[in-house]
Amino acid sequence: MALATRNDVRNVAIVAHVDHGKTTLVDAMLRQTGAFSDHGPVTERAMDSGDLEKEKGITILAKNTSVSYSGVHAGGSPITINVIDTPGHADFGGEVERGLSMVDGVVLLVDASEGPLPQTRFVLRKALAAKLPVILLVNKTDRPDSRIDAVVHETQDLLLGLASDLADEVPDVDIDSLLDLPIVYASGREGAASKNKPADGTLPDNLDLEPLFGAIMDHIPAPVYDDAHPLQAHVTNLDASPFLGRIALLRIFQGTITKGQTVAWVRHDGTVSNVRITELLRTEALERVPATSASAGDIVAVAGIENITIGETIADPDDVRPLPAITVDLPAISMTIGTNTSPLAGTVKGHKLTARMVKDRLDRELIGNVSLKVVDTERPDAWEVQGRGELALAILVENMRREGFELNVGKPQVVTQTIDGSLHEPFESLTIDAPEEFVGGITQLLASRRGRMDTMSNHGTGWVRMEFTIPSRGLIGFRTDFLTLTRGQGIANAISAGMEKWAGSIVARNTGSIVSDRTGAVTTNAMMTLQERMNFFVKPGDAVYEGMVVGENSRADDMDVNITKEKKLNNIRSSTAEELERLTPPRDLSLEECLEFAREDECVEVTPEVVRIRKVELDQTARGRMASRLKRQDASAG
Ligand SMILES: Nc1nc2c(ncn2[C@@H]2O[C@H](COP(=O)(O)OP(=O)(O)OP(=O)(O)O)[C@@H](O)[C@H]2O)c(=O)[nH]1
Ligand SMILES: [Mg+2]
Repeated sequence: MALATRNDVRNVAIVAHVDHGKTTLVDAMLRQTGAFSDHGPVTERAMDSGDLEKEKGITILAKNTSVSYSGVHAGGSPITINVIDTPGHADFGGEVERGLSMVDGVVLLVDASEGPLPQTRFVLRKALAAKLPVILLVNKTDRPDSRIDAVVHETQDLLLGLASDLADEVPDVDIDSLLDLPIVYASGREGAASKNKPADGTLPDNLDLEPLFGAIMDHIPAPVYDDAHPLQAHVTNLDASPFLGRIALLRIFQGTITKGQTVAWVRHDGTVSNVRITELLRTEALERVPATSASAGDIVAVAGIENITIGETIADPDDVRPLPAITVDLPAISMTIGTNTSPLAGTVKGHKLTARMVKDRLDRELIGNVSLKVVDTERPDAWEVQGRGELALAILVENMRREGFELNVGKPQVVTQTIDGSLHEPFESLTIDAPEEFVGGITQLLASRRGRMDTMSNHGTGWVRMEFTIPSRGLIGFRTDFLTLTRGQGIANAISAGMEKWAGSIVARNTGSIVSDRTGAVTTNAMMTLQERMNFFVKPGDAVYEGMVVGENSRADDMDVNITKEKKLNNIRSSTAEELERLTPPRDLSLEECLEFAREDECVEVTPEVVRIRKVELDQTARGRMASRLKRQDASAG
């Protein structure tokens, strides 16, 4: 055997905290390597191709692109750089771990003003644990509030802190090379990068990305392989095409793969079967193009293997050597997803309603989404879906809704574990940035959710950074309260902090629900009489049913109301238009807000057209009996 190097390839992942500018930087890399020239107008954040990604402006799935670099650092012949754009939101951390399994190094982006944040720590820790070399890119130097020196220091501190944390797990972390961290200063949006530090708030002194490409050539090692080793490739992502069926993205570690070849497919359970590669595809910018062969170091897509999943191995049929499984952090939040059981289920034709359809869809999601788990419940028409966070689960429900599903979704809960005989629950490290004046309010809010403050520091700019350790449960429904409290200015970010002992009960909302006591249509008249004491989520004409939550009570207890009451005829006439004018506009809750609002005894009805909050038990009498039984229990216990 002899070790050989693919000098014509580099595989690199772009990692960072949410919104630090990864996808925008990839745009500039594509633009400057000529990738957009024959594809019409340049789209912004081209890699955020999913509908929800475009709408929310965040990356949800890790994706790969490939640019052909032939600038001054390429040394004469073009070099293929496979770039993996990863999501920065903590809920999609599983995607980052998957992205890292494909590459030989990372570009760590840090916002020149915000500095390293929780997810920076998470991705950097993963990169160091995988012994991947790191290039630091201080991004958005143009931000008027940038503080470049401090951000570089904070990042270096973080790096050294992590390296010493990891020393037990990964004994041969090379601290010296970490101290030598290559630094590039950039404004990804302008496509400008330099090795020279710009003044705070200004663009780098060089107006293209050459210094970044140079750093990639110098610091991200070219793939190395053993020229006598049989084929070994890892499935790192999945996709589907209407013509080719399932497509598996592979990182080839050893050997060669050709179109039409028969290979061994090693499943998770260890079974092996021979399959034919019917199509082999290379990525060029944003497109996949047919190829005849690919070899160690390449990232390619293959078609023809119908049930292949992430983490499985493609190997040489004559010498099968499986690669290790890809591991991701455990899920922290779960909710039940089942068929729509509301009286209004199926009122719109053509929706997907049956348990079978829901289960098939959930099973399909599992194939491509490594961070989700689906567990059976006692009911045949509902399943418990577990994920890293509320957002990850809400996105799944939103996608299903757009595909035409009607669903009943339970309130998000935490995934608990019994460790050494006692109940444990997941905790988060929460970092908060907010204007000073809100410190008191925030501390109170978090204390009521069983958070404990670890540190607090003042940047001297009127803003304060606080760090808390808090049960994941305490963050359910936290965002709405937090944003109201800080008038939309606060920034909160959380990452997993492992399991700790159950923290005790948390009261999430101290208002009650307004519940409709009958089926019918909402009337302006009823809303006018009731609106003094409550906030509504429905508007005149909306269909309601017994047990549906139509608003929020300013007092803590629930209240059943008749919201369909018609006006008694009298001789004072006011037009409907006039009445509508006097009506306080109802709150229109998004899916995420509904999930946050729902209490233990409530759930959310989701259809392509509407999202409604409802009581799990719709019948008013049954609910009344249950409530008084609970009260009696409380009284005798307390
Ligand atoms: N001032 C400034 N803003 C930038 C720069 N690069 C990106 N932005 C802005 O930062 C925001 C986030 O950019 P994205 O590229 O979506 O960030 P991201 O890291 O891909 O975000 P996620 O994938 O959701 O984690 C957008 O509003 C960009 O316009 C920059 O160089 N300077
Ligand atoms: Mg992005």
